[in-house]
Amino acid sequence: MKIFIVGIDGYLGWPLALHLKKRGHKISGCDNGLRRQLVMEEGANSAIPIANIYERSIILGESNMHYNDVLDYAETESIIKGVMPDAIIHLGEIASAPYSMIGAKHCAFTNTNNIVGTLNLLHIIKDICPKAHLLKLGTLGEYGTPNTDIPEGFGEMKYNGRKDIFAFPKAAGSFYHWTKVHDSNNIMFACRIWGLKSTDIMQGPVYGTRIKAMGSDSKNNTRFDYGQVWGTVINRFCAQAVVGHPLTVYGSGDQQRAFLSLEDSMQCMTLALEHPPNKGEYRVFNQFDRVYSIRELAEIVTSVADSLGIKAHRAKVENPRMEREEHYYNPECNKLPELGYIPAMSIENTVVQILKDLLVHKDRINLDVVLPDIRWDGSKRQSKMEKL
Ligand code: USQ
Repeated sequence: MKIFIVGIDGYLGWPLALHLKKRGHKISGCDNGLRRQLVMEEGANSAIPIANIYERSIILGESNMHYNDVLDYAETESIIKGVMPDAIIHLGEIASAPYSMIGAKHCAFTNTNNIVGTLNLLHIIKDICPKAHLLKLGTLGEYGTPNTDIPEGFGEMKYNGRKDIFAFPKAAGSFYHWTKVHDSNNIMFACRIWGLKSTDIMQGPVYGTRIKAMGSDSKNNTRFDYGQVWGTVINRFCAQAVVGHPLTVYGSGDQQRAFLSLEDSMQCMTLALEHPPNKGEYRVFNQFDRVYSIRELAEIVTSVADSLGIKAHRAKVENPRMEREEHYYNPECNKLPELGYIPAMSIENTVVQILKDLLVHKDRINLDVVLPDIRWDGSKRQSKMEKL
């Protein structure tokens, strides 16, 4: 298959390119380098050193990597016309809840970048390659934490004695998460009116440093973020453990989310790509391995660290977000297992791998960006931390 990855330079995009290439697909893609730039603006850098975009384009070969912004419609259209892909994977969005909550400018930028980027791709697919499968990275965070089970995208609703199938109600928890809801609505509409086909992936937070397709060549490394803005919780806990910073459990830590490893994220996206939807079909996959509470995750990281001789401690950090801390959480996940998804590795073994990979580079971790001061209530003060 000819596969075009938007956001090919990112945490998921780069390993996905390596993984799909190894499976024999023809890979090309584009990136505007925004993630590298925004992490530097935060005062951080990838904890694990990565190749630059030029070096990556050599690894990918045959000028398959384009330095380009999907907000530039004409240029993106011309690149995609040159490729005529069978599938387009859209990972090229700003993917940080805290970033979108900094203030008006960051919120508007996140909205414009994400929503307009997706709208551009939808129009380009309609005009240039209407048979291409759009695999779009949404988020489980679109649903929020409702007091019901969460189906894969759609559910039956009865009202005044009549019933119909509806997109499941969304209740996202940050302006970033809402951009993904708006994307989902736009993609669903485009499939309906133009007969496009799309898989919208509701993925939980991903953790990990490596996948098999990277092999042992450090040039294949993917980035690893750990700061308050760009790091996700398990990766942050691992980075904190190796530098002796207490693990920053926000609030009670009873919040639950559905997680998956980097290797599993690759596996799931590949299954979706290799089993495409039909013409006009908009389908939703909930993509994760297991639900954990934040407290459980802190315990797992502490005990795995302990087994490696690293003394890690937990702290209670005043929650900078407005989110339910005690709640029911049960997203369903049937479609990917039906296609053959089996989690590749236990969370404990993956955490061992992350900690070992980070230990080598612990001097690159900047402690100044760890504690949160971006607050959902708009006040700009650092959260208080209480060591446990
Ligand atoms: N949390 C902590 N301590 C930390 C960081 C986070 O307790 O140091 C808690 C948060 O309060 C939250 C949970 O961990 O309850 C998850 O936070 P996160 O920063 O790992 O993930 P989130 O902001 O939800 O976003 C991440 C990715 C995003 C993706 C999403 C999937 O950044 O791109 O869409 O995970 S999901 O969480 O299912 O919405």
